[in-house]
Amino acid sequence: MSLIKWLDFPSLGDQRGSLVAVEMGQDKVVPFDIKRVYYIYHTEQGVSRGYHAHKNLKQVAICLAGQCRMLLDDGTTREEVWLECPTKGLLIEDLIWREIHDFSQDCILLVLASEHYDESDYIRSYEDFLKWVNR
Ligand code: T46
Repeated sequence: MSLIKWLDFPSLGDQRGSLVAVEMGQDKVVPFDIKRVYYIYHTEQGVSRGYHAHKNLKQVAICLAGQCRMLLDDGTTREEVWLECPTKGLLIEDLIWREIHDFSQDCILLVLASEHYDESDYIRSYEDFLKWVNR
């Protein structure tokens, strides 16, 4: 089964432009209650981010502007995808190693998270990650 799971957010566009609404409990697009929202922007050219997995955290990443390349790895399979569409969210489940590369200068990456920030939830060594997923 592919690690790449896209969620489609309906665009409520009209002649003025586009609008996407994400509302907890109202739509079934995001498969968890959103406890935290953060966004990544002004990433320096050539800089990559991530290089970790989470023990208990689901996230949806939506690229609001520009583009970036996300690598997902479950310990067995590695898949890469470009994020570049504000109506498409990439669902990232627990225990998935992620790296984010090739941020465009104008990239704004919005992330919806199922839990509050907790540094102890991070697995920041790939070796430890493989132990967590029993590889
Ligand atoms: C992920 C990718 C896509 C906080 O204080 N609160 C927060 O909610 C977050 C996400 C970060 N921080 C602090 C922790 C660090 O001092 O912000 C700093 C940068 O965070 P980090 O190095 O973890 O950033 P990324 O881009 O490597 O990873 C982030 C998320 O942490 C991670 O969950 O999946 O974006």
